[in-house]
Amino acid sequence: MARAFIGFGGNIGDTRQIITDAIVCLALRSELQILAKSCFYQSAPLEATGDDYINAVIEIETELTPYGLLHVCQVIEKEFGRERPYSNAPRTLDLDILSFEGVTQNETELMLPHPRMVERSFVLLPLLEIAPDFFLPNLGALKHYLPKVADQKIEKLPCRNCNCGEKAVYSPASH
Ligand code: PH2
Ligand code: MG
Ligand code: MG
Repeated sequence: MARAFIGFGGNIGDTRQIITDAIVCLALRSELQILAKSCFYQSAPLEATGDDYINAVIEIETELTPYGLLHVCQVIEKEFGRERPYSNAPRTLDLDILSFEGVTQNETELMLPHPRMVERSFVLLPLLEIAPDFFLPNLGALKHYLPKVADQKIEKLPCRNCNCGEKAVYSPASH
């Protein structure tokens, strides 16, 4: 079984609901288990345009290969109306594999770990919420990158009635 982290983002429509529904879609798949889910975070588009983004990160365990997981993510993006008119266009739903066990690869279709993850507060904050000591072999402890993204304003959204940040099997009923 491989442990992987997936980042969610979107800035068209009711993104919190869309991400919640997309996580339920993932949770219903037998090939993976959701171990943890971060709260939602709101931030201005970084190197992109449109409305503010909502982002979140989940941790999963899976029997899929990295490309198998990528395929699942792309199918779910499509189900939620993802279109790609141009690079970094506003979107209903973006799913990015941030890291996949110890895999390092530089292939155009899937770079692992995600090459820009430590430069983005909207990835680092939710990821560190659920995995405070997360460490990557070539990058070290991710918390050490927080000062570098301190100028990227980001807000953690209030989350009612949930176990955000706790290690737990995801229960759609609690969100
Ligand atoms: N995703 C991008 C580009 N810029 N900015 C924020 N705040 N959140 C995102 O998820 C995001 C972005 C490309 O994937
Ligand atoms: Mg992205
Ligand atoms: Mg993407």
